[in-house]
Amino acid sequence: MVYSHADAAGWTLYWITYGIMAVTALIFFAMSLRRPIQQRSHHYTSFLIVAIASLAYYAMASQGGNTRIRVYQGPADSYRQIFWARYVDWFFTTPLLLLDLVLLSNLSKLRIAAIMVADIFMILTGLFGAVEARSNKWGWFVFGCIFMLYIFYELLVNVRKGAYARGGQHGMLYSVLLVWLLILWVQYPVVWGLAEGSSTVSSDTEIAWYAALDICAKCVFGFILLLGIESIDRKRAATGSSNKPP
Ligand code: RET
Repeated sequence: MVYSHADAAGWTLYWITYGIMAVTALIFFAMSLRRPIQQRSHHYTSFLIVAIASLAYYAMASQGGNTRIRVYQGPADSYRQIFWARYVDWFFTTPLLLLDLVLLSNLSKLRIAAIMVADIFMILTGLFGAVEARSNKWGWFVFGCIFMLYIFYELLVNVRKGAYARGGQHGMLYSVLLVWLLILWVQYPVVWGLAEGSSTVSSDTEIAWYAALDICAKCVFGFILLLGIESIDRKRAATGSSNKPP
């Protein structure tokens, strides 16, 4: 039997990523305490994102949250370890990451809801494809890519307009975060295609690549956002202008 699964290096990487997520959660929470309670929405959202991720990484590091799926292209007894716990993490955290971003803009509730629903569908199609042992896993993959393209379109066009409508500083911070998000998010389907999709790369490569992406997309993204918001607020306080969302 051929079974691609995590090795010692992979499990260690999971523990390290768990630690990074947990420490970042504590830092984001501490940062929120320095602000008046009405101005903590981004801090609480960012805290929740890394707190949820730390739980998912705890599950995967302790060798849970995975299952064995047959590799359809391989010989009859060829299998791969699939970590479904990441999809539980992404199911909750990717809508929150998008919320963090759209909160910088003055988008209508309906548009925000549409972006979140598309995101949830994107993650679910990834999960359905990952646990599928037949070639139609690529059908799920294509659906997921369509949802991702819709999200990118909304972020690049409508949300961006709404962020600049709130003022140049929000617009600038939004643009920086958007570029960071796009560079990272396009890599997820690439890893998926090479790992869960075609079983081309080893489990440890998959773990390392996803872990690096998750840390950049959650921790680094959160730091850029929170430090950016704090700096905008300081500048506004100095010039006496209001910080109320429109
Ligand atoms: C899948 C496979 C199906 C097609 C597409 C995908 C995209 C996933 C993305 C995940 C982002 C995760 C983040 C996690 C944060 O830590 C589900 C891999 C398009 C974009 C940002």
